[in-house]
Amino acid sequence: MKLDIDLINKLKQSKSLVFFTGAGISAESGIPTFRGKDGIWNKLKPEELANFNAFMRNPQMVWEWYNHRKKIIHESKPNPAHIAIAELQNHFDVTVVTQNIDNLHRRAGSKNVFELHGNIERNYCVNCKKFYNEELDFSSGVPICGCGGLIRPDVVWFGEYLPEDQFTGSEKASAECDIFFVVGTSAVVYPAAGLINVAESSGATIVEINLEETPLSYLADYSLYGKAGEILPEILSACATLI
Ligand code: BV8
Repeated sequence: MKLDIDLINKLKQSKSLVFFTGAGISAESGIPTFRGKDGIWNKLKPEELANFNAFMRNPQMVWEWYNHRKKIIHESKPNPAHIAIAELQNHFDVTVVTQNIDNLHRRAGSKNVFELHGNIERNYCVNCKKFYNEELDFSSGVPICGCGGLIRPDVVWFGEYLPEDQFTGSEKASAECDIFFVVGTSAVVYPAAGLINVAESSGATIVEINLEETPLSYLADYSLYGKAGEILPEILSACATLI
C-alpha cells in the first residue's frame, strides 16, 4: 500500500502518537476477534459470559471460557503490527491504549500501555480484592481466596466501570497526541470508543487502520484499509527513512 505523502509529512512533523487498538490487531496472531465473521460473539453471548452476574451464577463456566482464551493467547505471539508499534517508540513518544486483554503489546516491547479492559494474566478476589497473578490451581474447581471469596480474572465485564487510572491516562494521551491511530477495532464498545472523539475534538490527526469501515470512520483523516500486520510495518519503514 502506497502511503499518502501528506500522512508521511504529518508524521515528519509529529512527536506524540497514540495507538488505540482492538481485537483486529491480534487477529494475525491467531486470536479470534469478537464481531468478525468467525467472531466470538457469533457463538457466545457477552451477557452470558463477560459480566459479573453470569460469573457469580456459574463461575465454572466463565472460568472455562477464560482459560480457553488464555490457552490460545499463550500459544500465540505478537505479530508485525504489535512489533512495529513497539519499534516506533524509537522515533516518537508512543502511547498504546488497548481494549485487548491479551498482553501482546507488552510482549512486543511496548512500554507505555493503558489496558482499558484489563489483562487476562491478572486475577483478584471478588471479596477482599487481593491479587493472584501466578498460575491458578483449578484441580479442586474454581480458585477460592483465603478469605473464602471467588477469584476472578482482572478484566472489565459489561456493566462494569473501567479502571479509573487507565481511563483518565488514556483520555489525557488522546487529547494531547499529534496523531491518533485507530487500529483493528469495530469502535462499538463504550466508553472506550469515545476516546476517538476526544482525540478528534482536540485536533489530533485521526488515522484508521482496518479491513473495513466502522461506525466512526467518518472521523478519520486517513483510512488505510487492509491488514494491520502489513500496514503498520510500512508506516514504520516510512518513518525510519524520515528521521
Ligand atoms: C460501562 C473485556 C459504566 C472482557 C470487554 C453507550 C452506548 C451504548 C452502550 C453503552 C454505552 N456506554 C456503556 C454501554 C454499555 C457497554 C457497551 O459499550 N455495549 C456495546 C456492546 C454497545 N459498555 C460497558 O458495559 C462498559 N462499562 O459502560 O460501565 C456503566 C456501569 C453500570 C451501568 C451502565 C454503565 C464496559 C465495556 C467493556 C467490556 N469488556 N472486554 C473480555 O474481553 O472478555 S469489551 C471487548 O469487546 C473487547 O475488549 C473490545 O472492547 C470489544 C470488542 O471490540 P473490538 O476489539 O473492536 O473487536 P471486534 O471483533 O468488535 O472488531 C474487530 C475489528 O478489527 C473489526 O472492525 C475488523 O474489521 C477489524 N479487523 C479484523 N482483522 C483485522 C482487522 N483490522 C486490521 N487488521 C486485521 N488483520
